[in-house]
Amino acid sequence: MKKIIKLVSAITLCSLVLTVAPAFAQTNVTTNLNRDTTGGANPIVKAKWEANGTIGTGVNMVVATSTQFYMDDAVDAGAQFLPSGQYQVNKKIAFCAVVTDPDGLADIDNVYFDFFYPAVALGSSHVALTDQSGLGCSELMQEDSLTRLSKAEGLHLFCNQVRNLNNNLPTFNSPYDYNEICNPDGELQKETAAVYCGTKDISYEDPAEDYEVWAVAQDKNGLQGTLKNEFTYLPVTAFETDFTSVAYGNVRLNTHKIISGDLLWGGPRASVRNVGNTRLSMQVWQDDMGFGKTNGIWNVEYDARVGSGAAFSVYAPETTNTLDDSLDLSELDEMDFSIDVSKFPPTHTSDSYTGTIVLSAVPENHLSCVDGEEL
Ligand SMILES: [Ca+2]
Ligand SMILES: [Ca+2]
Ligand SMILES: [Ca+2]
Repeated sequence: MKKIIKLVSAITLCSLVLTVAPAFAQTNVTTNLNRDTTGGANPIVKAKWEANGTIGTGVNMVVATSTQFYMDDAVDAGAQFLPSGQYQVNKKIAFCAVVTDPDGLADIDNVYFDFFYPAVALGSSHVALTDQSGLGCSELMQEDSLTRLSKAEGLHLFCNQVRNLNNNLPTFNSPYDYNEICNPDGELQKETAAVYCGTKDISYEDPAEDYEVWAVAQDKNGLQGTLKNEFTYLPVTAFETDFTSVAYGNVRLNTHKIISGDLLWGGPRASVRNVGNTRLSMQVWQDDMGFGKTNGIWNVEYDARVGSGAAFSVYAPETTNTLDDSLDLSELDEMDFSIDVSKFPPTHTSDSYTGTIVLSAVPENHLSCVDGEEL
């Protein structure tokens, strides 16, 4: 109450001074306030988005110096990201929100994002299982904190870069839009709202799908404002092998010879691992190594399998064959190859034969979730 009295006195004093200077118009403005006993109003997340991030620098540094935080990997609305397709090379993403609070920005205590797995099971090879962070199936993946950008950084990022270069990237809370947020008398200019950003890794082995993300702004009374959207992790089917040749060694006529792989990454025995973000089935194609045909029938046949539990898939030269026992996300398995020669052609001038195997892969559906558990 004392403050109000002082303020009124000051205005009255001012009026008296102005009264003796009639060249200036003057008006009295009354002020008032009510003590807030309700705990205040909820923060508001006006807009949010995900974008390509960069590695290893602070949020403010990255925004000030890079072309990231507003780009993604496809023109569709919202964010779409490509995985690396390489072993243990993760995808770095940025995530940002425009946040305000009717009680003033100083009331914002904390802005964080909750990332949720898509509604698919990760499979037993996924590294997330070893640190107990979830099985996929729509569970919370991780909660990440955001850092407030400076006024200049926030305006430049949202009102210049996002708005002009990737306009359909953000999700807006109703009834807000670019104009409301970016106008010369808008909240970013007045600093009654601010842009907050953070970065995180999406694993190379996390499943291709839509990920739900909640932006949550929390004030000092624990009141929250939220805004949800989804980003898409685009599918890439990729594998790598630890072998570049299959040596059948000494082979006898009509004797099925098997060359077994193993579950250890590194030679000399054959292993394969999934480094994409889809499940996959291996495919194999092989030439005839110079054995040729007799009466239209190949003089050689092969078979191959992935994993020691699967049946061998017998195949003729020059056909593409899809092998059983699909590889789950990040799964490593052995590859066994075999050969059966029914005739060594007399026209072949030496006892040594060489040829080529072509390995490829086709995507398979993710494992399903039933009541939140993987099958
Ligand atoms: Ca508040
Ligand atoms: Ca996009
Ligand atoms: Ca191996």
